Amino acid sequence: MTKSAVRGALIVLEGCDRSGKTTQCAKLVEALNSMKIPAKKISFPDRSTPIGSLINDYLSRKIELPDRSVHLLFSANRWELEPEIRKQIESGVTLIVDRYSYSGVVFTSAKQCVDFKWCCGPENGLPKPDIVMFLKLSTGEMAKRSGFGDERYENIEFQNRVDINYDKFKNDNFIQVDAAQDVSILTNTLLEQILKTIDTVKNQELDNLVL
Ligand code: NYM
Repeated sequence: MTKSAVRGALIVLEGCDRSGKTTQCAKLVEALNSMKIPAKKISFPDRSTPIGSLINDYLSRKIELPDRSVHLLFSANRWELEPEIRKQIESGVTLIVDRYSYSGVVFTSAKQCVDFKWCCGPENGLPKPDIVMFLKLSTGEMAKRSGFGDERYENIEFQNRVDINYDKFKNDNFIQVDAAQDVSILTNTLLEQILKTIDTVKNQELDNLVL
């Protein structure tokens, strides 16, 4: 894969469980590709790697792990894809990422026994997203969505704490969108932001994340 004249954008979708991120990521990649804009989807956790498989066993309650240990596995799962992320962006591909470091920090620190600042440490130095779009959904709405409750962390009390933790990241490249709106209207809202971002960053260096 060769370096392109312009780089791709690193776009992250974040939100509580069942907020529709996975559906939106797929639709956004499809929409961008249909406009002849090279784009791919990445999901964290990436359950296809050996580390991801351990994470999957933990989330589905097959194994128990200490909180800090599983936190570092989630982070290691991002670091194992870091070279590929940089390579794709450099070659002009826009990446639509389903969850990133923010999920890592807000979920572990919602356990309340692990310090928020400690959770940020292992994420520093990863590629910095050009924009983070936070899909906001009420916990009542979330509980109605199919599959909610199947995995670890999927209970209302925990998700409320996750939602509050996300507030700590709402700076200038973190925008909030209403996840309860019609699916295709939501796709268009996100797409508009993504197109603007692709254009803005195309000649800029990809930054490193500092949390
Ligand atoms: N999760 C996800 C974490 O606790 N830390 C992380 O770093 C990431 C990326 O995994 N409840 C949690 C959030 C979700 C769960 O994610 C699985 P998904 O998007 O439902 O596959």
